[in-house]
Amino acid sequence: MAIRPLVILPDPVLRQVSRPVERVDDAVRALADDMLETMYDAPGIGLAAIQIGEPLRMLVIDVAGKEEEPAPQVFINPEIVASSDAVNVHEEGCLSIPDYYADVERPAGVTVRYVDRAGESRELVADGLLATALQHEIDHLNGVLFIDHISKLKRDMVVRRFRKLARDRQPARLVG
Ligand code: GNR
Ligand code: NI
Repeated sequence: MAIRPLVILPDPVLRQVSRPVERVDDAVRALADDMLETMYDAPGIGLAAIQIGEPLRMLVIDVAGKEEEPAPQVFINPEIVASSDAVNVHEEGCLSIPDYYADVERPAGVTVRYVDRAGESRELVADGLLATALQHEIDHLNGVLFIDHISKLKRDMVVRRFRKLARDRQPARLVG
């Protein structure tokens, strides 16, 4: 297991469309373990493989509260097969966009079909924070970020801020 470096905005890797996992083997399970370790270290409630630079359609989530037992969940090749008409507004953040938070409106409930770490096909009906997190993570698999769901004015502000942060980091490294 390893904590892996996070890919941060505006890295174009975050805009890649991830490819399906062809076979759930030990390498895929090892990647899931790295994703969970990286997510817990951050800490975050979810992580998509592309956030550690692996363009594969898999994500991990743990929405258990601080006082609860950890409840890691691995979703391979997840697909939203149904969404509620009812919507929900939740404040979202993203480990790839550190320290920025904004309200996002999404369907309140979703049904997700996926493959688990044993390679079994499953279906999950989710609401609340789990539904929000699943939609946020599945967006990542398609190169979509939560800032794509806010106003263009706010999005442009955030992207500019992170472009500048990346620029400011670059020369420091070149100078050593
Ligand atoms: O840690 C995270 N918290 C969060 C809060 C509200 C909605 C979505 C999330 S996911 C985020 C971790 C992350 O960036 N996953 O891609
Ligand atoms: Ni995210």
